Amino acid sequence: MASKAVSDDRAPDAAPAAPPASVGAPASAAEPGAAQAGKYLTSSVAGAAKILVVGPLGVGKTTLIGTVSEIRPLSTEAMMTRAGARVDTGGERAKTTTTVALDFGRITIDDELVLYLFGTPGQQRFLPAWRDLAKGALGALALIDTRDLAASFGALGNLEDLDLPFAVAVNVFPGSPQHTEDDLRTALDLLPNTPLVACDARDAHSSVRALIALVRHLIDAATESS
Ligand SMILES: Nc1nc2c(ncn2[C@@H]2O[C@H](COP(=O)(O)OP(=O)(O)O)[C@@H](O)[C@H]2O)c(=O)[nH]1
Ligand SMILES: [Mg+2]
Repeated sequence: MASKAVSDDRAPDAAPAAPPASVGAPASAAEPGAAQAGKYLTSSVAGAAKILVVGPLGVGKTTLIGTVSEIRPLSTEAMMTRAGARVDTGGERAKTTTTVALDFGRITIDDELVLYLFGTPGQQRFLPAWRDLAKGALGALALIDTRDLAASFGALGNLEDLDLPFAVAVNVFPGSPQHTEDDLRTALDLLPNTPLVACDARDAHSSVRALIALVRHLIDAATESS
């Protein structure tokens, strides 16, 4: 069977590609980033899920949460220190700030389900901290930068250790190498049912589609185990 390309070949700042067929956004998905419209939860919301957004430094976690959040996202960005700059280099391109504790945002999906998004600090030395953040989480969206796949191994390994279901979103950067889905799955050692989608963290619809892929995966996993 021919492999399906995950990375797309659009120009870096072009509109995001159409989602893979399996990850179409439902027509009723909340208008992302329409954030300021939804300061308070609507009465139709029937469920809430805590979701982690994980991945290495500079992969787009803060961007994605800021893009989709209905509330002003809490972000604990701080200027990178000179001391930190020596070690906080993994995958980072010209980044002068970094998340020192967490990012937090909220998005209502389909009017009924609200996702509370917790972005973890990307640096390897913070992995123990996000193990604490994982308490009570239903799942995680793992962001990947194909320019440095190895930088994602720590976060993916932790998700597996924690037995936290996750979806992988490939955040496309200028000059990102193109990989087939099969190659990426092999390189990241993903299970066949782990969703793998392309995403642009700067684009609300694209980011929401990635979150919906995760939610569908969580629902499938819950249905199978019940
Ligand atoms: N081209 C491109 N740039 C992105 C994307 N997502 C984030 N960025 C940029 O990458 C840099 C790091 O993103 P950030 O969200 O701070 O990464 P974090 O360390 O994972 O929170 C920022 O300058 C973003 O504007 C994306 O999907 N495409
Ligand atoms: Mg950040």
